[in-house]
Amino acid sequence: MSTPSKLFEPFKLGLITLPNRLVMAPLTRNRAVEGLVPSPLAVGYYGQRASAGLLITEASQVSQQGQGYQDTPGIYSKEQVAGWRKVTDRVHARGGRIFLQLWHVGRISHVSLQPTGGAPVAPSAVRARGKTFVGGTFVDISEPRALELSEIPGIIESFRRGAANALEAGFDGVEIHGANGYLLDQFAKNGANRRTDAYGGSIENRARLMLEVASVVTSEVGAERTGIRISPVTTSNDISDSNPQPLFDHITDRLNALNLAYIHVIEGATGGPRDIAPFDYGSLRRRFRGAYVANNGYDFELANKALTANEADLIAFGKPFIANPDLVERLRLGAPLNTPDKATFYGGGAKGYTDYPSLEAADAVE
Ligand code: 8OZ
Repeated sequence: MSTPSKLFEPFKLGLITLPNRLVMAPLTRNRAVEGLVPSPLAVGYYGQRASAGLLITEASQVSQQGQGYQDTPGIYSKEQVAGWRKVTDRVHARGGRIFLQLWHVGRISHVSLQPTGGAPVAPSAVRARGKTFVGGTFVDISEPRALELSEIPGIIESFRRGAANALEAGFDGVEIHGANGYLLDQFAKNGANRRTDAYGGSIENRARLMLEVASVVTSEVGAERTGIRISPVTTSNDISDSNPQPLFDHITDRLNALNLAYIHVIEGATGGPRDIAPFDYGSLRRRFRGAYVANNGYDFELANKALTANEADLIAFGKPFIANPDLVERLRLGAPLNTPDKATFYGGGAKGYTDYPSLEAADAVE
């Protein structure tokens, strides 16, 4: 028996038609191999999940400087592009669609990951309280240095190159990581940005880097192939802003003017409570002509509610997709869901990555 729901209706996103409204959220899994090339296991992992309306890859750094955790894949070398090509070929062979998430961690890094062991870069020399994972253990995030104004064009260029590489690797589009206290969010929010130049101070100035990145990426791959992820009120990675509503209203207006295909909005604290701070997500929804992808703590019922109320076009699921390669089918049938195993989220091999059973596989062993 299947449950009727808007979740299973098709949706036109830019140039492609998604067969359903479920998006697999970007999920960091720390399984990249030598050269920070996506693991051969990633081919099977993403391939298994190809029935999602849209897959978004794990965050993938656009440069070595943009890396903040061990074994996260990149999108800046030929070898990485070749590794991702195997992933996109498998997803497409299985009838799926996949965007790559473009990432620069900014200050959320450790000297051991940085070119020549230098300090991670940030809008300002303000250290984030927190840990990152390197060399098999959790370590304190390093003290960052403030980017020189003259270095900013290079940052923008690294996102442009990452986007071009993603298309070369066969992706259907890219998602800019503007969320969760990483570089673009650090510039946007005044808890991390103390600059006094054109990239600091006013809302317009703090939003500038995110919007310049969005502008070059859309020029490179087309606005219809570009989305962005934002998290207006998250506290992830020690990020904060004293007045996020006008900041994200402004950002959304400008993204709308660039004709981006979608905004992907983490509502509340990433992976945590949805109601940590007041914020009017409807304001973003009303300002933006493209698709609104809602994320954070959605289940079948909440997803239906949001779609029916026209508060969102698409719903991104994270942890449920880790444990359920056939999440779409399971929700359609009202079948029980596998429980994700936190111990295997980050790092390791096939266990907790490609070995979660689909319903078909479960039937086969009965
Ligand atoms: C979990 C662990 C490491 C990184 C994010 C890219 O929060 C991440 C991330 C998540 O966006």
